[in-house]
Amino acid sequence: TTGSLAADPVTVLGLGDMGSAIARAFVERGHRTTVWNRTASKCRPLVEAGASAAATPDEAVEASRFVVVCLLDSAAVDEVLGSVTSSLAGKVLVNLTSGSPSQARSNERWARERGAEYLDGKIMGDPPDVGTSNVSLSFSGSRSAFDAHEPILRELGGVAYHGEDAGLAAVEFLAQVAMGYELLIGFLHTLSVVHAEGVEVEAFAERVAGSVAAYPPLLTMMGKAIGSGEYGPDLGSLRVQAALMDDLISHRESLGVEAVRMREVKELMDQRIADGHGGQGFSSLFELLTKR
Ligand code: FVH
Repeated sequence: TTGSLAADPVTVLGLGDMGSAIARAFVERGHRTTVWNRTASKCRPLVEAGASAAATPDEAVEASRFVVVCLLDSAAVDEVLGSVTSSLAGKVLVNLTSGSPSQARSNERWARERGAEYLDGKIMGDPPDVGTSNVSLSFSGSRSAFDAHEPILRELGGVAYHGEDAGLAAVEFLAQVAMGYELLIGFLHTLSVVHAEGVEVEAFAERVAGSVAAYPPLLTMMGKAIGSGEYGPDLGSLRVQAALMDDLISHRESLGVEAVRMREVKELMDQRIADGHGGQGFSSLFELLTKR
């Protein structure tokens, strides 16, 4: 039952930086923890902390009903789980390895065929922060496994469940990570403009960090506009914004700085204006992106 799970035995397959942090969190919270790693020497610090080392993935899987997998990538997961010959019936398999939605769905089918419940998990945060609210985990897959084991999963950080489709945690993870990269590549290109103009990059970065604090409410508002299909003039009307885009593009081009994203934005705005939506705002460009 959920009430007795706090002391339930757990197995962790994979003791890289993240897997070791996860195993340590379980040991520190009083779980009988069995660990396995391809390079056996990485088990030593965990054994010193109180875990038991298994010689093979089979032995590790046999030790606990609740089995966490945290390996480099999906190929490693396939290799390690594919080598398991002992029964998985009745086990709860929690895969915290980064991967795609289709890999998660295929793992779910694989586990179900062997009588195991599957939860796909994606973890965001740094290994030293495991066990704190600085780490967040997204889960999808077996609802009953999530409900029954939520207390153990919460020992690793903040958790959210996204649905029975096992691929949904990966969708969330990849979108969250992509959002970061989309933002940061734009930041680097902008810094190159600032640098090309001879402005001190470090001081600008500090100033712009203050400006972007205004963005979270805008993101929420844009999400609502897209959800409802009612586009107000967010960031101003597209007609006004398109004129500003010309300045941004010519400024970048005059400095020999990449303007590809600015041109993309301008083309989208021009298309929307030509379609008769020049009075709407930036979020309305979404309508064109989904038609591509
Ligand atoms: N570390 C982090 O900050 C990020 C945060 C975001 C999510 N990631 C994901 O977590 C997965 C594990 O990451 P990690 O940091 O533990 O990675 P490593 O320290 O490089 O450890 C990799 C482990 O995988 C084992 N391994 C690799 N290939 C194989 C294989 N073919 N067969 C068996 N095991 C394999 C490796 O074993 P060894 O090299 O020690 O023998 C490590 O245990 C990952 O998906 C991140 O994207 C962490």
